[in-house]
Amino acid sequence: MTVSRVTSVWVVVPTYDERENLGLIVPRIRAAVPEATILVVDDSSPDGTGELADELAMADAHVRVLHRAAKEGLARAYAAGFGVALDGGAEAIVQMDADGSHDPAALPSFIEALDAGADLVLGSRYVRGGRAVDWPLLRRLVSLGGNLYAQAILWLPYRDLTGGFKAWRAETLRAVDPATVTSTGYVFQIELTWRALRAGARIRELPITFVERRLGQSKMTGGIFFEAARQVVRLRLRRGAGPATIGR
Ligand SMILES: Nc1nc2c(ncn2[C@@H]2O[C@H](COP(=O)(O)OP(=O)(O)OP(=O)(O)O)[C@@H](O)[C@H]2O)c(=O)[nH]1
Ligand SMILES: [Mg+2]
Repeated sequence: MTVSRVTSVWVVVPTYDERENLGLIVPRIRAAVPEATILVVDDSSPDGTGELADELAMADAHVRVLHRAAKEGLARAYAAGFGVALDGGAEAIVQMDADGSHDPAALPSFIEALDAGADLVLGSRYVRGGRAVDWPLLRRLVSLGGNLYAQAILWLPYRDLTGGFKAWRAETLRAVDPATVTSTGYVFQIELTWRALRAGARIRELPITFVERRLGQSKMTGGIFFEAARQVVRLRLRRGAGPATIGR
């Protein structure tokens, strides 16, 4: 089996009202993976995150911004960002939150795992060495319950299915075709991993230390939660051909 090393890395960071966080996270990503392109995908945040992203992009050619007209949920924002990264020649695509919960220091280990043959890396709080810091008990329970639920219904052998800190080989991301996902909210993370496994991806979980956001507001809502509960069952019941298999 031959595995090509990834050289062009794009880090896609969706934002909605993350003005306080964006100026902190971008330099940390730059320091962790100096060659990478950072693509901020902003859904016209009322707090001016998009304008700040433009300023960062003006000052640094490694930073780019995709402005979207309206907030349509995380899945649409990521699908658009992934499309731009793939069209831009990305060989590896990282997805991560802007709120500081995902530590960019983990990025080199993600890229190494892709170089070593993984098609998809899942940053995981629930494998040995992984943890969640400062997380309120209720959030912990929702996360653990959501993972057990998704594992049981979809028979997915991974510990952290709900996380949003991942790295993809471009071929894998193309095969799962994010533009056609039926999820809108955070369950999209589960849907893409589910599709990746069905496409034959080699998936690795790597430990991360997840830190509760200190600034700004969570965008998690009851609607997003219930969509996740319904959508997992829908994925399980869906008939027909799976996604395209990965060309290697
Ligand atoms: N562009 C865009 N970004 C979004 C949208 N919803 C959430 N985000 C971003 O996606 C990332 C994750 O959202 P969070 O609100 O932190 O969700 P979470 O991590 O599940 O919740 P907390 O743990 O409470 O922070 C953040 O960078 C958000 O700004 C959206 O509709 N559009
Ligand atoms: Mg968060």
